Amino acid sequence: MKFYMTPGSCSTGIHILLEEIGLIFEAHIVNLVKGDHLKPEYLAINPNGSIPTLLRDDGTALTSFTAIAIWLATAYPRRKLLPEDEAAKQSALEMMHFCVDHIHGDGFRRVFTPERYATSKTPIEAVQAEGRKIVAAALQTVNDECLGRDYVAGTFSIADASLFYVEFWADKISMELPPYCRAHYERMKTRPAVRQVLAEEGYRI
Ligand SMILES: N[C@@H](CCC(=O)N[C@@H](CS)C(=O)NCC(=O)O)C(=O)O
Repeated sequence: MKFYMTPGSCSTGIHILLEEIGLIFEAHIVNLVKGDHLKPEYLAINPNGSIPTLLRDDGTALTSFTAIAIWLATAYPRRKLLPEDEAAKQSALEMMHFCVDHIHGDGFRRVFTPERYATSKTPIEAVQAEGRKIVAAALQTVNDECLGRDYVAGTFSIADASLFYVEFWADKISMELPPYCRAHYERMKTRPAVRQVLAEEGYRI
């Protein structure tokens, strides 16, 4: 399989899942700053021009975080990346969507690419402030929902990989993590696969 990723981006969450499963894959670095994701050869694989992308052995590509994560959990069931218990499984899926669609899509997208939202009435700084507000409120929601559990759905699941990358970003921009998120973030960093991925992507723990 070929995995298209950018160090320190949302693809870090998928990178963690690939290492948790112990898969052998070819890593391709997509340099977003240089615009690699908009080059015709990349768009031919992922027409959305986004990362992550997983090009599977049968030649088909999965082009979103959630599609890749759910496919990995389904294709490698022995690794139990989704809980067997139906209610726990639903809460893992809901939390993953919340992290990817809301915390990342509505919040961090405003923080990291404010020019996409800025208007003459809403300058870049205001867009970024709004993004931070969305992230802070959403992490508080995660905190209130997950307090008392080691992982989002009890045991480690694909939801934890998605929560980890948004916690990682919040930490990098010096946002305070609410108690559950801080503990979850630290717990994640003790996992060998997470440590390996962060080291490979050039981060010191
Ligand atoms: N909804 C997409 C979001 C992925 C995404 O936004 N990735 C960012 C990097 S973290 C990206 O590719 N940005 C480049 C761009 O949007 O131009 C997914 O689930 O994979």
